[in-house]
Amino acid sequence: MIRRVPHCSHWGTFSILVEDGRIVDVEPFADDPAPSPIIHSVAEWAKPDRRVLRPMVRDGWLRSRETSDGAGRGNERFVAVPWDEALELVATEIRRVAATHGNASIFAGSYGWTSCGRVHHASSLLKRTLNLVGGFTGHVDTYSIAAGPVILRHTLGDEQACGGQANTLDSIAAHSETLVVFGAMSPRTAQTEAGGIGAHHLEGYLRRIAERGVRVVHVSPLRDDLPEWVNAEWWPIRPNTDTALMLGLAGEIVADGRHDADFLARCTSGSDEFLAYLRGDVDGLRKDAAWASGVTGLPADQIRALATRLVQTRSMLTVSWALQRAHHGEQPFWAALGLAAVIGQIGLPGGGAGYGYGSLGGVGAPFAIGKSPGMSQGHKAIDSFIPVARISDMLLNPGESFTYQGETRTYPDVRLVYWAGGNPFHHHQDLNRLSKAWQRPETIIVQDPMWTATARRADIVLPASTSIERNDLAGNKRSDVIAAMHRAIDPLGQSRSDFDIFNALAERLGVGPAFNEGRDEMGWIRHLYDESRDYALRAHGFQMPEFDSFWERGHASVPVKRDHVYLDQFRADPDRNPLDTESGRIVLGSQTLARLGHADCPSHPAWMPPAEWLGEAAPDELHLISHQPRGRLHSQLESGESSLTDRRNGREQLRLNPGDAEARGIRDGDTVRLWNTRGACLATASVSEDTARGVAVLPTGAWFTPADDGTEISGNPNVLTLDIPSSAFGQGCAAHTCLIRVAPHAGDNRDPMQTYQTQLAEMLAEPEETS
Ligand SMILES: Nc1nc2c(c(=O)[nH]1)N[C@H]1C(S)=C(S)[C@@H](COP(=O)(O)OP(=O)(O)OC[C@H]3O[C@@H](n4cnc5c(=O)[nH]c(N)nc54)[C@H](O)[C@@H]3O)O[C@H]1N2
Ligand SMILES: Nc1nc2c(c(=O)[nH]1)N[C@H]1C(S)=C(S)[C@@H](COP(=O)(O)OP(=O)(O)OC[C@H]3O[C@@H](n4cnc5c(=O)[nH]c(N)nc54)[C@H](O)[C@@H]3O)O[C@H]1N2
Ligand SMILES: [Mo]
Repeated sequence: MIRRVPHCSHWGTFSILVEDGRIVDVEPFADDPAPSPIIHSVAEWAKPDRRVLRPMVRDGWLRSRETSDGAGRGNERFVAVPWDEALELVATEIRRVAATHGNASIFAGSYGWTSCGRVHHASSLLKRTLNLVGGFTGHVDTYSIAAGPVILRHTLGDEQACGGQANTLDSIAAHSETLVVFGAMSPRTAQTEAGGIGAHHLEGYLRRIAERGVRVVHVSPLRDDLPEWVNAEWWPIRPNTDTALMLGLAGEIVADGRHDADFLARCTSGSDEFLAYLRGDVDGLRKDAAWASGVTGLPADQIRALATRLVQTRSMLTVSWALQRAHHGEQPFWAALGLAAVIGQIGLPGGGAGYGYGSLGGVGAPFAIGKSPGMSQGHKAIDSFIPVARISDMLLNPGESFTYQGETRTYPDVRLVYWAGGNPFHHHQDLNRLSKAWQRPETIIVQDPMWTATARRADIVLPASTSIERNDLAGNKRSDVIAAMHRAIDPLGQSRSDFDIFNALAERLGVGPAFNEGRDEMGWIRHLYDESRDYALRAHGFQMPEFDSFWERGHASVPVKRDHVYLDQFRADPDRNPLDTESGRIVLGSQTLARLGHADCPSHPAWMPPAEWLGEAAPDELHLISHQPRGRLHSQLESGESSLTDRRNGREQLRLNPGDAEARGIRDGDTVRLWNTRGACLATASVSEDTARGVAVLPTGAWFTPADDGTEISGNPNVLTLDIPSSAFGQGCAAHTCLIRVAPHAGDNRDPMQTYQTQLAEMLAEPEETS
């Protein structure tokens, strides 16, 4: 008999069809107009090949504990230990490091997307546990967005405009006449949402935009960042130069006196400084179409014509999160705000600027106004953190100072790293640098279902079950449903749920009752659901079903806000509705930043050449964009069907323009080598007119597979990317700032996935019996 099991993931809500304990099929959510193909890969989790099946300890660490040689990580053999022993080792290490070095020496930032379930949310549970025993060093912001929210908090007072609460797409589709898309608005990324997603709506809104005949200008190095049926005009910009385009557009408007002086006076502060910069009063450079053309590689007359159109029609600017994942990533977000302020339509339906549309499925969709379910991390026991992408800096430079949002702080002396539900050897930049930094800590604990590159580089590996092996619920601040996640199959091997692991650990640390508050898995699911249900009724008079009927049905709608116009009340009366900024207004010239004097984040939106870009590249260099993979979530389900369809000859595909391919003697389908001073990897060339000249595109997420010669053979772009902060103010990830060289690499038949498995098998082999 086939059982239909309701479940949810980051890429959609679905039913798992189970027969005799085996997954036989996956059916999309009936209310989803555009289900993600990735749901069909979840059966991959049930395969034991890549799963951690028992608690494991690195041999050298088991012998020497904190004095072991960290260089053994990633190549030494593992020894299986019983759960009790593994948990005791973990508890002992937490106690030892806290007592000897202080809790700030425990790094548990543990960034990562784990599963979408809210009860078993691995990093929240880790933080909850450690907050009960004196705390840990955590992280602020995310790899997704850091430079962006930091600058928006300062200039708009909060980060709503990049968290999905700028103008919603229903309103944009109804009112905008001109839409300028900087980056993408792509079903590729909109498949996904943090904390789960019900229905996928982006394509529906884009259809309405196309049907209404909205003039769409698409500014991106990659043509298919927007579906071709939107009929956009493609502007193949040089990567990392959007700020110059925005400033050039604003400068054209200001030079002709077409800016909205009334809006600037009423609703912004420091516009004089910004306008003076546009006029070139300070640096002698007029920011106009001709200047922007020189920086961006786009025709000046097109820029001039767009400037005119922006003030003559209702104009909306959207900026993808990707643009701020770059050196000076604060600037494109701030410059878009500056341009929108000059146009003067902020706070009007279909006007202004917004960020991250389609970067996740919920951004731009009607957003939840209820309480989304979530486990509390408890009271923060100590105030120690790093900006999320400064992990290598922290490990390499204990005691050194760093700046963040105007504060100066110190990197802690980290002895113990505990990672649960993230994969830094996927997500971090310059992995060869991280590999060196990773040798430093005394002890590294990784809790993951999979033998990821990070798990392989741990001292203690705790096998977590995947979401399909336990009960949970999904839902987040942007989703329109809370979804039930029923257990579909038994846990593989000795794996345990994240809740069970931390509950057992908390008990060993003497804080069990405070951790579990007397609830088990189903008790917590019910509790979190009821909190959301009670809030919806209390705050919005919105009736959600009783828990039992929700659980049986598999999903429940939550109250949402539609047709949202961002800052409409502020625009109407800025005195009565001030923003939480230094002036109560939109900040275009910042006194705070003037005082801080950061050379890489000045007091107004500004163009500064990034550390690596085509404007200062050697003729044979290309700008590498490492964007999100279509067929998987980051490194998750890398061996699943939807991920494999985008691979070719066993490797990730590097897209490049026919002209660039020809200049290098590269043909479509060739194996190519990509390199710079930081590292090298292999990929399969995919030659395509959709890629701008000078640009190469390689998705993230291939499992880090360095071969003996040091070359990464699977196609992981993070051996090439640059590990520098966006700026001293935001300290964000700058992955999209990266130059590389590419050449044909014929005759290399190493199979990456097989190589990975062989390397892993050697690390897991039982030692030979000696007699
Ligand atoms: N070059 C480059 N690099 C980038 C980016 C880029 O644009 N370019 N983008 C960045 C961005 S935006 C992000 S968000 C990061 C993503 O980086 P990560 O979030 O670290 O990537 P994932 O592959 O999703 O890692 C999640 C891990 O959780 C594990 N996991 C899954 N389910 C469970 C569970 O139930 N319990 C536990 N304990 N573990 C589980 C998975 O096996 C996996 O190892 O990457 C960043 N890196
Ligand atoms: N299928 C799938 N979907 C995902 C994810 C996934 O792993 N898989 N990850 C999710 C996560 S965690 C996040 S944070 C979001 C990220 O969402 P985004 O940041 O929007 O996604 P990216 O794919 O990194 O980048 C989008 C596009 O921006 C363009 N771009 C890059 N640099 C520049 C530039 O300098 N100028 C201009 N104009 N364009 C540029 C690139 O062409 C790229 O294709 O995606 C989410 N969605
Ligand atoms: Mo992200």
